[in-house]
Amino acid sequence: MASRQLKQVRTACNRDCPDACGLIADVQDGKVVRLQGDPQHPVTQGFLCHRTSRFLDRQYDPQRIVTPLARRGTDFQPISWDEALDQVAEKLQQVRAQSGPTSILYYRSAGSMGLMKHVTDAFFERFGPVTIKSGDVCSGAGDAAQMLDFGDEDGHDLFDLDHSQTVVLWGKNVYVSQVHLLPVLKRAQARGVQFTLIDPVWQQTAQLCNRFIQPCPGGDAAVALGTARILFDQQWYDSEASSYCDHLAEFQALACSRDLDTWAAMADVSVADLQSLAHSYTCHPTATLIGWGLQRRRNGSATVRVIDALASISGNLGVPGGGISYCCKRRGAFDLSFTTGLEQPARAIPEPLLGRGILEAEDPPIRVAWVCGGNPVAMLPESRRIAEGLQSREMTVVVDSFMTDTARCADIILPTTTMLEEDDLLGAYGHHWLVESRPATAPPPGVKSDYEITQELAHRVGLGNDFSAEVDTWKRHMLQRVSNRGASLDDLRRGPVRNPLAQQVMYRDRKFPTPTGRVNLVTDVATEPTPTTRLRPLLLMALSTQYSQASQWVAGHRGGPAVATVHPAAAESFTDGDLAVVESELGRMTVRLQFDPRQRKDVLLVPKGGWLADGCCANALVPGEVTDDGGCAVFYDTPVRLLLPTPADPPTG
Ligand SMILES: Nc1nc2c(c(=O)[nH]1)N[C@H]1C(S)=C(S)[C@@H](COP(=O)(O)OP(=O)(O)OC[C@H]3O[C@@H](n4cnc5c(=O)[nH]c(N)nc54)[C@H](O)[C@@H]3O)O[C@H]1N2
Ligand SMILES: Nc1nc2c(c(=O)[nH]1)N[C@H]1C(S)=C(S)[C@@H](COP(=O)(O)OP(=O)(O)OC[C@H]3O[C@@H](n4cnc5c(=O)[nH]c(N)nc54)[C@H](O)[C@@H]3O)O[C@H]1N2
Ligand code: SF4
Ligand SMILES: [Mo]
Repeated sequence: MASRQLKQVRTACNRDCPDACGLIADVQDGKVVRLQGDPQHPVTQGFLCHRTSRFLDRQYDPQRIVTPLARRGTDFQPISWDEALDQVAEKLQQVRAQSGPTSILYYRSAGSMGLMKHVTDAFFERFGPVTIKSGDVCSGAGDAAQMLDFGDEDGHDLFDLDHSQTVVLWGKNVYVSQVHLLPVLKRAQARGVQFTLIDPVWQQTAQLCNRFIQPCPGGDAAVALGTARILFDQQWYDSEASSYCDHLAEFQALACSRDLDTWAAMADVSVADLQSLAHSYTCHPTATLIGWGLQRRRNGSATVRVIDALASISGNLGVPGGGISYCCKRRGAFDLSFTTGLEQPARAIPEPLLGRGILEAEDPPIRVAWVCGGNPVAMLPESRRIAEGLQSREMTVVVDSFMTDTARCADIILPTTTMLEEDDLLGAYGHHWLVESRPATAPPPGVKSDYEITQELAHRVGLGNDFSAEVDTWKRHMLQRVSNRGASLDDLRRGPVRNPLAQQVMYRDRKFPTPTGRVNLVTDVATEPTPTTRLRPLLLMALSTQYSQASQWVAGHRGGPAVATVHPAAAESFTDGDLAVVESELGRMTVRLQFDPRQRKDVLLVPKGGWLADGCCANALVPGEVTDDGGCAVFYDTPVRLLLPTPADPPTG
């Protein structure tokens, strides 16, 4: 009889999540039988989120694709790896010779945050350079704000919150999107730290907070400027601020350009809310944690800049327990210089406009598309256009483990590894610990990692030598800047290691890597919140849910109709539980209404990640639009209305 010995493998979660958890996989006879959080990881603390604690259902899902597939009419048929890769290599070379490499689109998203994925970027860069995406639909607008304001982007150490007196959670759904922040926040709460949440949406984090401010969507700039006005009027701002902030007078003039009542009315909050927030900023040290949702709006970057400015003048920069934390530098420890070329692509399509970009590219047109680690049809605006764009190329290759909305548009599907089969390195954007992922189990026969696919393709197109190295060699190369500082591959193999290059407290000396060495306070912004229209009075917000990682759903939770949460007064012709149609200028979607009187009357909430194939895809209703800066997508500013379903509206799909 085969051995029943249980083996434990320490690995890491590679999902697009701020937490980058350490995992412990129990393996029996080559099969992972249990998955737990690594108790030795200081942030993971031995527990997992809802979605990943159920990952084994995904790992052993019978629907997983385990052989390359080629389109035959409207269906797919298995083909061998050699056939698949020969066809792809031949097509890539033919198209490059005929139309130049920019006729090839390479799109990689956040399916795995592993650093080894950059090696595939490097392959397409060397084979090309090809057309890639520009901007970032996830965090781009806020990233641009941090770079403009401070010249750099990183967070305080997560445990620096132990020194805070006050915490402002500016649009963060901790219970869903960053659960490993909760123990740190709860510890602070037990110390009597005051919490404020600012979010147009009622969500569970509100229960953790002493004050919940619920502005209109996009009302944050008005909230921040009204609050700044109080700091200026009361002389509560840092008297030293002019020594480390540029444009203080202009920022003051901006904040004082409207009175408190006007700022409060613009944001649809009370003056007492602004006063409370102003008070929070005087209970030093105040940590400001900026979430990712609020910058996915038309003025997203400017909004983050105003929040940055408020927190800067309040005197909370450069001090333990203070600071402004948006994204931690998850790649900061790693040497990725082997892909620098992607920063100057031959041609780039703004990510929020991917569908249009594919369809409209000229000189040369996009002839071949390669999509990996992403499900852009479900996850990017104008889903149908993206599907149309991918379906109408001469060849679209999708590397995934499941028949996603995007895979359905492929000519060739290459089946790839899951995170429990991966060999990689990870940093986090919510803290500074580095982890190594190790294969806990072998992939099913017929499944290859992105790197193996890259190697085989490279071999076929004459770049084999560049991509022949073992994974460990790449890992050592990527760790070379930190390997003699306690973060070598051997160190990481023993367990999580804090990035030795990361600060505990940002800008301690109040010197900023901007051109002047000072904070670049924002002076001129569009402060108007997102408008709705009389015809379409609700803003559609498809937000993270605990039941999925973007479009990767926990078993049993995918499918329609999507549940749309609204205030009862926003759906007066309906009753709770009714089917209704959500209509934007771009499309319609049948939903099941769920009434929630805690929500504002101007928003309609659906879960992010619904599939087009299930009739649940909010992004089919969202027009492609780029934020004011940083190339983020305007995901949450789409006006919609509710209509009675007609016989032409299918209940799902
Ligand atoms: N369970 C789960 N967790 C996830 C993900 C997932 O799909 N599922 N996705 C992951 C990804 S891709 C990322 S980028 C991260 C972050 O993922 P996000 O889901 O973006 O996380 P948050 O930072 O909580 O930002 C969302 C919050 O912003 C609020 N918000 C929206 N608009 C506004 C506004 O105008 N003003 C203010 N003040 N708030 C606003 C929303 O109401 C919501 O509470 O989390 C990851 N975590
Ligand atoms: N309406 C709306 N749309 C949104 C958002 C929103 O809040 N509202 N959030 C946005 C945000 S923050 C983000 S980050 C994006 C996320 O958008 P995507 O990154 O496209 O999200 P996923 O649906 O997780 O798609 C990842 C795919 O990669 C596959 N995959 C996993 N691991 C690997 C691997 O190792 N190799 C390969 N080749 N494939 C792998 C998975 O099976 C999955 O199909 O969505 C954005 N879209
Ligand atoms: S998805 Fe995030 S919270 Fe969940 S296990 Fe992975 S890293 Fe941890
Ligand atoms: Mo994201």
